[in-house]
Amino acid sequence: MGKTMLKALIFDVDGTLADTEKDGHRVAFNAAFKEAGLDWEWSVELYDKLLAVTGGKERMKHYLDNFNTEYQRPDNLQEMIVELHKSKTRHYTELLSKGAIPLRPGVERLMNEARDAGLRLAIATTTTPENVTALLEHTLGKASIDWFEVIAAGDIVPAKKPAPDIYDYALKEMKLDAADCLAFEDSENGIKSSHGAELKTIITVNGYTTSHDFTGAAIVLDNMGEPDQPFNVIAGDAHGQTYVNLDLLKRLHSA
Ligand code: XBP
Ligand code: MG
Repeated sequence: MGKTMLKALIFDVDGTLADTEKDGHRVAFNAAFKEAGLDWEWSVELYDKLLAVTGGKERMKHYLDNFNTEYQRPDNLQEMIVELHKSKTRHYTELLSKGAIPLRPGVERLMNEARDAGLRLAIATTTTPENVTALLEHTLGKASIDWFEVIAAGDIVPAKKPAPDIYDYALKEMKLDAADCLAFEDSENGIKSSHGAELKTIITVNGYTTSHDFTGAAIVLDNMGEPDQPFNVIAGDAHGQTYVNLDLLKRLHSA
């Protein structure tokens, strides 16, 4: 892999670009349940367990199968989940429109550096496409949606992370080899997916993912850092850098 050029960066969204799970998705699920007259309530602790399954509809099913087996399921359960999920997406995008969730440290700076250097950008996430565009719009501004050549999201591939399909899809759309790219992830399901697509992967952990297994990651950091706000290295070699910049990315890519 040493001789290939770094051409593109592919970003996960939830947990990587922004801390969306605890105060965003979780809150929106609970609002949707309440609105539907259900007494389901996902606490911060329970949500940690529910995050084992990616995708909102899949997560609700996982909840009923494993944490609320008492619930008397209606015949049209799948339809009900689809409706609940629509409502959840509405609540979630409304939260974002109020500016409830900022980007994580270093994310905006790194994207601007990458764009200035002519790197291509893409997104590979299990979250619903509307959620991605709402986050970008309300943090980086509407024009930032066009910074990304491909926004691979949600049900566009049936097998969500940890399956590699969403990364494979993004690579295929960009006509790029995995060896020309770096992926950015925050979770074990995420790195399983990116590694499955043979992408070198940079990890920034968050509250829900510090104890995850990131074996094989290019580097594991607490966040991307800023010039005046250094990251902490959890595993790997930062090559003397204190924040994620293009020099570091090139070193990690060719290592
Ligand atoms: C993100 C997710 C998503 C969100 C909810 O995983 O698991 O399911 O929690 O999104 P990753 P939807 O960061 O690994 O892509 O409700 O829109 O499915
Ligand atoms: Mg994630």
